[in-house]
Amino acid sequence: MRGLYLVTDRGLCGEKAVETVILQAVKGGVSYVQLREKDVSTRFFIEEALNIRKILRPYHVPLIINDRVDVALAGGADGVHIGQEDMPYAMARRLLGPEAIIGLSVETWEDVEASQELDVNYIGVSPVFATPTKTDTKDAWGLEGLHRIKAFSRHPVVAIGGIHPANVKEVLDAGADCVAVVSAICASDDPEAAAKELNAIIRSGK
Ligand code: TZP
Ligand code: MG
Repeated sequence: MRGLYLVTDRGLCGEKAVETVILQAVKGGVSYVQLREKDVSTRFFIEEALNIRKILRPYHVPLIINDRVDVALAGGADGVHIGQEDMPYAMARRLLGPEAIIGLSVETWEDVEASQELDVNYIGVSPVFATPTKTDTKDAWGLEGLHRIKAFSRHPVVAIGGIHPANVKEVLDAGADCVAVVSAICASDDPEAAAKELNAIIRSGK
């Protein structure tokens, strides 16, 4: 996992269609898209996933579904991102198969230790900074926490929470392999330009 990872938020997209934001973000250089829906029906979520899969295919950008293994399966997604209260990793792997991308959020040091035993494809360090986008989180890890996790973990590290152009460099310097953002892209008037700006910083650090 490297580069920029978009996590969608329908509310923050505002007047812009989620599909439009995704397409623009991908044109701006996003490498992964996670479809995150908290308030839509299962049927809508599956149809949306199928539609976005089609949009992403020509760009070879993987589609990852937040929380819902059933939607990932039915929607033909490339993987799922699970939290500590979602389906356990081993069950998700059994259902999705060896090729699926499975990411797991780590919110405590115990979560980080436990993830060492799991063949997840990445861990999501959640949240690096406190963020109004998601308020039901545990304490923010901060750059120090991120650095400690990177030094310890055998997994690729995706950083999420409060990341924007002004702090993305320090997040990378602290050890993030990949940077995930919601509001920095979804809430932007120009998601393509927002993705380009973040991506330019990420690439220049390589
Ligand atoms: N998980 C941990 S923080 C977060 C999620 C989905 C939201 C991050 O949003 P933003 O707008 O990039 O701070
Ligand atoms: Mg979740």
